Amino acid sequence: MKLYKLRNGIGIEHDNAVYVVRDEHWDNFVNDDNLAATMKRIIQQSKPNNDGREILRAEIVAPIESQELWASGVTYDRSKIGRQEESKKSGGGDFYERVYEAERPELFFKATRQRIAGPGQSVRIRKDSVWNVPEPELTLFITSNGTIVGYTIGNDMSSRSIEGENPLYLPQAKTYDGCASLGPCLFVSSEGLNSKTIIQMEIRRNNVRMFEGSVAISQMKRTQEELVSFLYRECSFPNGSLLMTGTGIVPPRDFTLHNGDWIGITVEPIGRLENTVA
Ligand code: DO4
Ligand code: MG
Repeated sequence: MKLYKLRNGIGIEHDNAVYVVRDEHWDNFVNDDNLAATMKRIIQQSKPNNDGREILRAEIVAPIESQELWASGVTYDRSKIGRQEESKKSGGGDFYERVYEAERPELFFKATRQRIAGPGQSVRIRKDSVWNVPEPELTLFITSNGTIVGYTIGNDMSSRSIEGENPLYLPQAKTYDGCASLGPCLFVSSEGLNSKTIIQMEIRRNNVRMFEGSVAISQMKRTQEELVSFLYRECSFPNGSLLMTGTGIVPPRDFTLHNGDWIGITVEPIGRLENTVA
């Protein structure tokens, strides 16, 4: 089942039918350890909307309201190698290797809703950064009790020049206006996500493919539960939270994003998140 946050209400998609519920508030609705069962009940008790697809097309926004978006780092070997390369001069080789092997993961605060783009909206690169990439990441929706109830697609936009200059600059490399996108929906299933799930990313410039890459989530060094347990150790989230699980796709060293680039990130069964750089 897919759960969409709409400008006004929520949408549920199941078996090619769309159910729009106008009087549901996102924060109350998603913070539910039995979200899949609640959605099934709504489907059983209501009729699908004939104009459901048009409503989704016109009204989908990023699946976040008052939740915080957090992110995980160096959870894939490819990410570790990329950071070591970019931070050679600042001594990065050692600390990225150490965090990859350590018991405690790298977790950092990414953004609140105000800085996050939804499907079809623009993400940004910083004006004071010369080397910029998207990071396509499986993103978890976790309830206030620490239960993973949904999955979405996240783009952890990053400045590699600022991050590589000094690791203490990480918050500036990662958090700024338009620094992330989320969507298009939460994939909700009581069975979780298949470990064979693939994350794919394509970047186009003037309709020409500039980069394409993919990774299986099974390549992740840590489990989703491990990341969540560290995040929830000393932080409470009254309305739940979102957690990006790190990137396993890093474009080559000579690639940087330009204004106008199109970024498409696909994760079946979640869907595709499309954004343009502005
Ligand atoms: O350590 C810096 C950030 C890592 C990150 O964002 C990732 O691995 O996805
Ligand atoms: Mg990342």
